[in-house]
Amino acid sequence: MSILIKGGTVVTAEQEMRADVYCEDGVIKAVGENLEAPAGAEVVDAGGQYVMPGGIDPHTHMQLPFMGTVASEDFETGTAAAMAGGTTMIIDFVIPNPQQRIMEAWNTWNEWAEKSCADYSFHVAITWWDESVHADMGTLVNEHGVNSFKHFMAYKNAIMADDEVLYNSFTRALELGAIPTCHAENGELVFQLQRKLMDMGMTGPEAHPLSRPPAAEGEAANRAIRLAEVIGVPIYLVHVSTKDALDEISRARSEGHRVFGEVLAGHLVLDDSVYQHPDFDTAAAHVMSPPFRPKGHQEALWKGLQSGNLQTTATDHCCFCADQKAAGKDDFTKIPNGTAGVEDRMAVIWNEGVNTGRMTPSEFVALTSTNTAKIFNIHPRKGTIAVGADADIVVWDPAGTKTISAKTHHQRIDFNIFEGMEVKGIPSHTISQGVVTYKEGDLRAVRGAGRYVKRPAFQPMFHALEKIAKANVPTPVKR
Ligand code: URQ
Ligand code: ZN
Ligand code: ZN
Repeated sequence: MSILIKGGTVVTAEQEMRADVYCEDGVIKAVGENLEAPAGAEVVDAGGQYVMPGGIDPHTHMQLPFMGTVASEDFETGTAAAMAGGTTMIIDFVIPNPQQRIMEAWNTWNEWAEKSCADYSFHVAITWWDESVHADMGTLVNEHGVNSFKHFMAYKNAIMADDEVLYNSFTRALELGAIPTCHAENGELVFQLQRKLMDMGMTGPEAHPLSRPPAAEGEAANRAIRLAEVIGVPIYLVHVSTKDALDEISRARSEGHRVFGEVLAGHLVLDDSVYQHPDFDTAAAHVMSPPFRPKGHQEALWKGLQSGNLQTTATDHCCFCADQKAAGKDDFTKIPNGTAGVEDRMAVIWNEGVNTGRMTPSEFVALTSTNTAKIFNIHPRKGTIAVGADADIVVWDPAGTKTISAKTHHQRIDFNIFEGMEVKGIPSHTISQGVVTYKEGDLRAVRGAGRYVKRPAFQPMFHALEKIAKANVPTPVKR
């Protein structure tokens, strides 16, 4: 199978250049001007368009069992929808129940993901601790290509990790050359605020953001960063939604700590007014955690991307339809948390980022693909256009337009948080493993074509801090 993408402008995180791209057997074989297509090669006319690395979404939850139900989008439909939007790889999450053997959860999620249409990988959540968790983390790193472990500091009485679990897991990650990641909200504070609001009779979705104030995220972000700082391990904060957390990240980075931050397309463009909608279904459809924030936080997050203090964009694609959200009709704490976005992330960020001048096309590539590949150690196989890289490519039409809507999206959910948004700049072709899987509205995703992508552990250099910490152990005072 070979394909020649002709006449486009190749955009990587490092450069923009007029070049053709030739791919064979799922790998990029040549990048250059005036390439000739060998007999039998499929030719894609990219004239007037950008040829970019396919998007990588580092944060999805396909078919997640959560809050008494299961996310409506599965690995097949979710990766198909991703490719309709120019994303060619997802990093999802294995989330063991507390006391559940990690390797058992690992096997379950891998079975679910076999039907994926695009490449995928897994962060593994550490939701409890004992010696088996310690051992299984080693197995996952050394035998299964896991190099990131997730920690939910929220969701008390469910999957919340307390400071003891965080300390043990961060320390183990350091030993293994893996990076801890965190959902940073103070779960105890949220739990108490939820109870207080319900006791006050505030049972509707408008109470959701009140139970999760920005300070709850700022405190947990600082705690996660400080724990990692003392232990000497890098840290990656998922779905940073507030200036509060961003300020903690910016401070730590300015002090030389290896802290990374991720932001969701939704948190960049939506605010907490969505929870005031008089229609329950509409307000509940926006219930996710952290919640959409008061005006002002969005611009701070854009500045975080522009300044380099936030490095990746994601969606936290976790779909629940109206009939599922209705579980919280009389109690907002029972509304399954989650929204969609895997199909819209690239177009929303291009429209609000590149078209507004906030970022260049190269910076767009870094923020939607390359930085994620680098942080999770799969670059340059993923996240670039270069000889030897996987042929995961999006041909981007900067003049193409569409209106985002649940009526036309491919996501398996009955609501779209970007409903009605008119965007300019959309994929004309998505190429996965060298095969055109999306072409001008025609989605040709193939069930099971996706591969599990191993992510190697980081080399000791990535954890040089540990050595420095050990070298500075004070000599015991002789008394
Ligand atoms: O917290 C998460 O990231 C998962 C459970 C998806 N739900 C959400 O509201 N973000
Ligand atoms: Zn989360
Ligand atoms: Zn999530």
